[in-house]
Order: sequence, then structure tokens, then C-alpha cells
Amino acid sequence: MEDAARRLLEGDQRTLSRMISYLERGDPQAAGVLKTIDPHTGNAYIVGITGPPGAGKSTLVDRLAELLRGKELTVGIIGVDPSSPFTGGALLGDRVRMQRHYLDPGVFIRSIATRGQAGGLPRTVRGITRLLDASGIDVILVETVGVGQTELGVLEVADTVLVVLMPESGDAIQALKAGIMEIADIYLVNKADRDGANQMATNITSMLQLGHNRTDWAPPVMLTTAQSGQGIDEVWEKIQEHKQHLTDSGELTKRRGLNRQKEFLETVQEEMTRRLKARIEQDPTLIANLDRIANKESEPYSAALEFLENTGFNAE
Ligand SMILES: Nc1nc2c(ncn2[C@@H]2O[C@H](COP(=O)(O)OP(=O)(O)O)[C@@H](O)[C@H]2O)c(=O)[nH]1
Ligand SMILES: [Mg+2]
Repeated sequence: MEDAARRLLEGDQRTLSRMISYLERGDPQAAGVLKTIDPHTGNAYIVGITGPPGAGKSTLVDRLAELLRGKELTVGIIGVDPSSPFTGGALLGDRVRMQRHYLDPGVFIRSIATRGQAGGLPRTVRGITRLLDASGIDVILVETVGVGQTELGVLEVADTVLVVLMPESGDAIQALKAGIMEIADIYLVNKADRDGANQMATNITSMLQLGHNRTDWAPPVMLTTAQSGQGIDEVWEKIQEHKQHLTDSGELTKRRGLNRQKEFLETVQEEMTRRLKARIEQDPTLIANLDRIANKESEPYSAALEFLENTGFNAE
């Protein structure tokens, strides 16, 4: 076995960090390691946490990490940072708040920028969770903001998805409309110490009754005060309940299998596009062709199909 893979399986965090960087850069060494460790993955449970900025996701992640550490479970925290590659860590909030976890070898924290990845973000995050999993981490918490296509793709990696809202946010209705309903397993109305939390929970509950679930799991709506830790035990219990439900129904195996297929297909697509671009940029006849297309000597649509035929991608 390669050295890197062996060290990763032994739980070496420096190797873990390095492999994540390789994966982000598209270094083929990451693929080699992922292949070697694959049989040793599938033990970690992955929880996705999403919701509008300021709802208290990072505070909740912090509390969950604390609770899990109390149960002697090891924790991986992945913050998907939408802003830029340069603000790494900002999403996970207050460094001071997270400080105790940074010093705890049982917690691994990593921020991932949405930009600056060699491949698509959902694929990168999938790979990262397997690296964490193989290194022996028990529970992986993936925090992501918003409900864009990319974020929804990232959340597909999760076994259980928490949607965090707060009383002030009129975001609930918007969030529910934006397709989050499809993937939410548990709703949290955080900042229950503030006015309007109960009303908000009631509103969400009635909205949920209008929709229909993709499985026979009816997503519960829970009240939390992440700041004080109120309701966090119950959230973890609910996550366990959902896990049991997924396991008993066979849904967990099915979901994970579908995700693996999806990752394969997405990677093929991504890599084909990237390699094709690289080839086009270097190929003199293709460059000439592009000129002809620009000059109206060649028609773009038919020329594209001809090009694919000539490259070996025949229409069946
Ligand atoms: N009042 C109150 N404030 C909270 C609660 N949870 C988090 N906050 C505060 O809300 C702000 C945003 O929290 P943060 O976890 O960074 O939100 P995120 O953007 O969703 O990750 C911070 O100032 C937190 O201290 C809560 O339960 N009650
Ligand atoms: Mg945050």
C-alpha cells in the first residue's frame, strides 16, 4: 500500500490535510489514495447543515462537535465558504469560539472555498468526506450557506440534512421554495430565545404539510438555542433516529450508492470538458477551425457535431 494511504488509514492528520489539498488541486495522487482507501470507507456518518447567513449554523456545529466529543466520537468539520479562496475559515465563524476544537486532536476542521477548486465543488466535497472517513472520523459535519445549485449538490453528500432558520428571517418561505424542501430531513428554528420562534416553527410545520415527502420520513421542526446549547441533545437524538430510519428502510445504502454513481458520471463529464478544452487550445487545426467559425466560413452547430464525430464521440 502507498505510504500516504497507510498513514491516512492510521489517522494521521497531516497526511489528511495534504490529501485534501491534492484533491482540491486535481493532483492525480489524490485519486490513487482514494482508490486504495475506498474499501475502508462508509463508517462515518455525514450531516449537512445549511441555512441563511447568521442563522447560527456555525454555533450549532460548534455545539454538536462539543456533544459528540463528550461521547468520545471523533468529528470532522467541513465549512464550504462561498466568498473567496482568501477568506478561508471565515465561514466557520469566530476563531475564538472554535479555538478549543482547533486544539483537540479529535476534531478536524477544514474550510473549502467554492472558487479555486480544480473540479466541481460537490465532487471535491465527496472526496474529502471519504478521506476523513478513512482516517477514522466518526461524524462529519458539512456547513454550507444558501441554496444555490452548487450548495444543493454539496448537500447531497450528507446522510442527514439540517436546515437552520431563525425567527427574524423571512427566509423560511424563500428557502422552502428554493428546492431545499427536497433535501431537508430536519428543520431547526434556532435562536429560540428570541421572539417569534414558536410562530416560525408553526409556519414551517404548516408549509411542510402542503408539500409531500420523498420518503416516508416526515421532517420534524425543532427549536434550538445554539448559543446556550438548548435543544442540541435532542437534535443529535433526532439525527440518530433519522439514521435508524434510513438504515431500516435500506435508504442509506441506496442513497450512498446513487451518490457514488453520480460522482462517477460528474467526474467523467468534468474531466472530458477540461481535457477537451486543453486539447482545443493546443491543436493548430482546431484553432484554425475556430477562426473559420468566427469568419462564417463554417457553421458552429454542424461543425461541433462533425468535430465530435471526428474525435470519436459518435452519436449512437
Ligand atoms: N440569540 C441567539 N443568538 C445566536 C444563537 N445562535 C447563534 N447566535 C448568534 O448569531 C450570530 C451568527 O451565528 P453563526 O453561528 O456565525 O451563524 P451562521 O452564519 O449561520 O454560521 C452569532 O453572533 C451567534 O452568536 C442563538 O441561539 N440565540
Ligand atoms: Mg457559519
